[in-house]
Amino acid sequence: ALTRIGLAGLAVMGQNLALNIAEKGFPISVYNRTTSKVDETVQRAKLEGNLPLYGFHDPASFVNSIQKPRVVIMLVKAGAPVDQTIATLAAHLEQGDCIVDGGNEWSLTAARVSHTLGRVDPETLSRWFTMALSTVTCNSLLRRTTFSSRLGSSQTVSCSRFSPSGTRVNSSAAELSVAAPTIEASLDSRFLSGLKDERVAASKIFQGDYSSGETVDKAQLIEDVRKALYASKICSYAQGMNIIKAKSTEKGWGLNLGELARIWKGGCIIRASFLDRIKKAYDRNGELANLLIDPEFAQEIMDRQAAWRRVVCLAINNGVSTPGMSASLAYFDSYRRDRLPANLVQAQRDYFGAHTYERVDMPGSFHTEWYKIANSKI
Ligand code: 2AM
Repeated sequence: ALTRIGLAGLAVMGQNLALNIAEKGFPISVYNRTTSKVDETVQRAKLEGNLPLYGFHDPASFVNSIQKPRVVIMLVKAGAPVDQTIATLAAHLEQGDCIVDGGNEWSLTAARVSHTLGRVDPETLSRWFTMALSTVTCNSLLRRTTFSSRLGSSQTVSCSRFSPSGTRVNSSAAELSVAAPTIEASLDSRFLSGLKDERVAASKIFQGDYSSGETVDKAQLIEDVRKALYASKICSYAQGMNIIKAKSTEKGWGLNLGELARIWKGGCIIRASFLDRIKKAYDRNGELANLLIDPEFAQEIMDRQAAWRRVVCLAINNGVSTPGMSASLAYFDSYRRDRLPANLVQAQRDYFGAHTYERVDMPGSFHTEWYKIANSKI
């Protein structure tokens, strides 16, 4: 008998997704370049309860074991391996078959691949993406694929994960003009963490006692940190959701963010009850501009902001770096203001380039000979 679906690329994610699909009762064929991983996966399927998973050592028999039109999920290393695997599989696939790239491929490359394969015009591809609810072009912030339509059942199989390539999330955020300072801070922390030798050298230069000498109540501090972490987490998710929303708007995907939070939770290592809260927030208001202003989240932030500020201040006073928490707090403090210091930039632009400025106290466009004022005052 033929299987319902195929999966090529049996590293950790691939093996687990394949087992997940088999466990849901969908017979699946698996293939990997290095055949020992095929055997390993077959062995795991046997041990985990004789799951309907079938291993193949060569691409031809792998492809031929899948019912038509074939769906092959590919989970191989991004870059050249993707091209190579597509070429290997495409040699045996036919018109109407589909490869779902579940890996970390960059969206631009994904577009190029669809072009190379001929198999598919942009509209069809877009239908496929919608059908598979695949948010591949969200640049791996969130990866979720459900195959319910293809499999003709309400059961879904899922795979979601955070990208190891935060870089893509951040460059997407920048391209979409979405502020994502918490996510950026986490990536920057990774970069700094990588500079071990430099940090060892710097630690010798900046030696000293960074302790502020403040006394803190331990129980209070633990409670404060818990609250600060929670408030920061709201900011982090707000930014992530906003990136997805902006991409969805740009591409006309019409993603339902509440639904996204729900399915995200389903197959995710982050089975956070927090995601339920996010879903509820978007259910309350599908057009929510920012999670922060959902009434429930807003209240939670208000309840925690004193603790949040205490923790960040304490960290700063004691020379402890808290990039995520302080970036989140700065995000909140900017977002909640009707007027920001960025107004000053307008005046500076008028100073160096006569770009004119507006005033908060009267309408119109103004220009000032700033150097005259500066000179007269000095
Ligand atoms: P491998 O086990 O044969 O190395 C993550 O590295 C996954 O991508 C693994 O399943 C790995 O297969 C696969 N992969 C990496 N490079 C590949 C390539 N050039 N062709 C096919 N699969 C590759």
